[in-house]
Amino acid sequence: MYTQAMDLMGKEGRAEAPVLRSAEELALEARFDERIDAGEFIEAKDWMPEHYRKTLLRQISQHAHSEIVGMLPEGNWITRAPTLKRKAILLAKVQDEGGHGLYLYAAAETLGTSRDQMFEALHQGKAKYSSIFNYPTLSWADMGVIGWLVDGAAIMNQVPICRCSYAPYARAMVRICREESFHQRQGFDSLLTMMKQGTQAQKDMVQDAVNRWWWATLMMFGPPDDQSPNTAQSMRWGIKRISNDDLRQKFVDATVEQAQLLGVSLPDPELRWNEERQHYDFGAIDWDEFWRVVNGDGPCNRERLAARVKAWEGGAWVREAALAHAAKHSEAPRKQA
Ligand code: FAQ
Repeated sequence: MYTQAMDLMGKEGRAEAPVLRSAEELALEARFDERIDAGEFIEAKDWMPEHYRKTLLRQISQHAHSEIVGMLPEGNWITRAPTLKRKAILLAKVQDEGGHGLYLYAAAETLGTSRDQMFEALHQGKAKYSSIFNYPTLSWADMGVIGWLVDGAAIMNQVPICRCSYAPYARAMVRICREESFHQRQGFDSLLTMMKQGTQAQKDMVQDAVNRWWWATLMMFGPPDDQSPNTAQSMRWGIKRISNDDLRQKFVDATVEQAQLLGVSLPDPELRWNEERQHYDFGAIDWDEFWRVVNGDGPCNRERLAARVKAWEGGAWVREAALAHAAKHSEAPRKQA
């Protein structure tokens, strides 16, 4: 049984004292595993093993934090967009990311943790968010490249989550994926305009941005499968449908042709089609850099966290006012009665 086996292992894989379960709980687990095997969706009100709940909460809250922190690198360029059209598009995109965070916090709340608790974990540096948002946005071309590569990678990872076994997460992902698709297209369109109609300096700026974002984008899919502690269990539970390495490969395969259309080169001398595998081979990813960034020591980790804490503290009066307003309105009908 999937769930019982997991509970005998600590987070680092060390054996822990076996958890004793009642016959009733074992029966509930067996029924839960049957439902997962049958491809049924699990709703918030349904019984679920504690480890399933915690795994979902970990992934969904990290995902929500990624969307919210992910507003910062692009938000940085709203005032510097080159045209009104590009500014309106970027504004809409950054607002969408905020909306995605909210859908995801709401999905995570169905698992019994409040949004305030999740924010607190983020602000204390205890909660993770995607490594990619700890890199700086140095030029306008970074806006296009984030849309094309970062949103492209996000879609590749998130489309399978629309079929995730936990229904509130799956439902949120359907809407998010539709919007991410617009995000990816606007990025590609912006780069295509610069590459086809731009000056040499603009083309160089695009190539420089691609060179800086390529490897960090490949890291978004997470560590290699044989070093990913969560993948096997999450796949058995239908939380993840495709493994980190397989998604990364799908992304590389799809992106090479898009790069050719744009007329940019990808910064990997080992990138080439492998006829036998029917996939692109690509060079080694610097996993030391990945773990440094995940563990808080990337180029912008401190700046990103400080910006979120400042926004939270600066917004305290708005939350208080909204609560006071809601309390006043919930009292009003009783007074009238
Ligand atoms: N960054 O065992 P695994 C976006 C952590 S949204 C930081 O493989 P898992 C939209 C992982 O949490 C981007 N940490 O873990 C947008 C775990 O640590 P833990 C976010 C990472 O969960 C675009 C440890 O390493 N998307 O881009 C990363 O099975 C533009 C071991 O890893 C999602 O969150 C990383 N890249 O697989 C917004 C999608 N990778 O928790 C604005 C949903 C791994 O044990 C602008 N999430 N770690 O302490 C997922 O699909 C999965 O959680 C993975 C990781 C694939 C990210």
